[in-house]
Amino acid sequence: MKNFIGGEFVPTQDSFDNLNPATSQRLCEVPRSGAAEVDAAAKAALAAQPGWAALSVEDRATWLERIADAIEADLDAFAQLESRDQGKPVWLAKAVDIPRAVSNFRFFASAVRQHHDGVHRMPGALNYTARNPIGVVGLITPWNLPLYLLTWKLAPALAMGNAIVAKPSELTPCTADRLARLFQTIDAPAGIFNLVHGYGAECGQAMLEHPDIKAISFTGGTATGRVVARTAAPLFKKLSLELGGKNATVVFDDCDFEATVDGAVRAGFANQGEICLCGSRLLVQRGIADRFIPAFIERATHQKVGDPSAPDTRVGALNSTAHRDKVESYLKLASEEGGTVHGGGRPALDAPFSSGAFLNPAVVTGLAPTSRTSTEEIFGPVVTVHVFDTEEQAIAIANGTDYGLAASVWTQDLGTAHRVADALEVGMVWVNTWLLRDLRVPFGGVKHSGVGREGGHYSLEFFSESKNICIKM
Ligand code: TXE
Repeated sequence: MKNFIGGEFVPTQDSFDNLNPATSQRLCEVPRSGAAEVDAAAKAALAAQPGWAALSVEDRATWLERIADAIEADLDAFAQLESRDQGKPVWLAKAVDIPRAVSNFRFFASAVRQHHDGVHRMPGALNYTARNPIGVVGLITPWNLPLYLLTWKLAPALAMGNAIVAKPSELTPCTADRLARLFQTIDAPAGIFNLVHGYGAECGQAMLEHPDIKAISFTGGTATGRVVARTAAPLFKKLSLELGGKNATVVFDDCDFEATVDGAVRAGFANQGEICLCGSRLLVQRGIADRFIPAFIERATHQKVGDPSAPDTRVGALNSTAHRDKVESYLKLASEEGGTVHGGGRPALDAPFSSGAFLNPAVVTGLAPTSRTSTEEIFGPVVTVHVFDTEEQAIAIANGTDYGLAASVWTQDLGTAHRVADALEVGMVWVNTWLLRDLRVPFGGVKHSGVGREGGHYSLEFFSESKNICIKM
């Protein structure tokens, strides 16, 4: 693999191995970039940006559609690659990750065509607000939804006339590289999308510090988000931080029982629990707890774990053996904190998956809602379960963590749904569903889950600067 700078693939001196987490076998060698490579990428972006911004909105939107078409035509190969690099089931990458990357480009092509700026008339004067590109923007993305999250930022940033320096996670660089190849194949303007690979502390840090990169959109862990904020804020860079979550699934006595058990299992374990929106804390009202919790444990712990290319696999490999070990350490902690772990443990799989980063889904009961296991982000196939009596108790437990990303509420009573949704300290609430996404809505969290919103016009506004022009009549 090489960096993609100014429309060309450029080698680096150093590189490191990237493993397939399902087999621990070497998948490819990744360029190890630092300040020099980031500088070359920023210069290429700086040179390309004025020409790209000078294109009409229609022309830029048409380019986004061409990129969408190219990914769609290559969907199967992208999905296979995402699975091998990330560990997730192939069917999931085919059904969610790659189609969503396609819709990110199509959606923002359409959104930018519709986007309009404000006009404010006043006695004797007229204000109009223009939106200009920021210039060069940096995109730093994680390993859980590699292409999906990169394109979620790339499409609106390009739509608004910026040029990009992007760094995918060092653990999952493959589909970003394939996307760069598509840019070259369809002859997209050179330098508008530059890709530098490498470690966060070297390549990512150099992006944060580079004077020509004027904005950073980051998705990743809260601890890294703190480093990003600390470095970029004194340089007055525009920042969007999408960080971790410890989201509650709040189940009331009057829920639709079967649909809620299914929904809670999906919320807890989709993508091996490696989605910032996963419902990793299940709060169940006492009236149905005796029936609901065993049904949840039964369904959660009987999901098929293993070969990511098998169509009936529900839980693939975790992203790395190091991450699997971290998740396992939380199961140990859960026992020490007085919890009972149902499931968990490493599955016995045949070669080549016997050395993969697999972990059986686990449900932990009997923990205090304030325990570390119940309040810290684990980011794996682990759900803690808590029982509550009243709405107020449910809200207090749900809000009793530093995170504030998302929640789901399961009830047939519209009053309960409204009251609880209103009281939850999060950026997003689903009622009787989970992860139902409309790309126009604001996406982001409060508390330690992040700063800012992306999605629809929120993204278009983040990736641009407004300028008001006041004309005296
Ligand atoms: O992610 P990092 P990690 C959570 C999850 C996980 C934990 C740690 O709990 O267990 O974070 O994961 C780049 N300057 N989430 O350490 O480090 C890095 O190279 C600039 C939640 O693997 O946050 C990668 O491209 N960049 C989450 C990106 O940051 C730096 C998704 C994210 O990696 C950097 C992932 C630095 N100093 C993990 N250090 C979510 N919200 O979806 C690292 N990076």
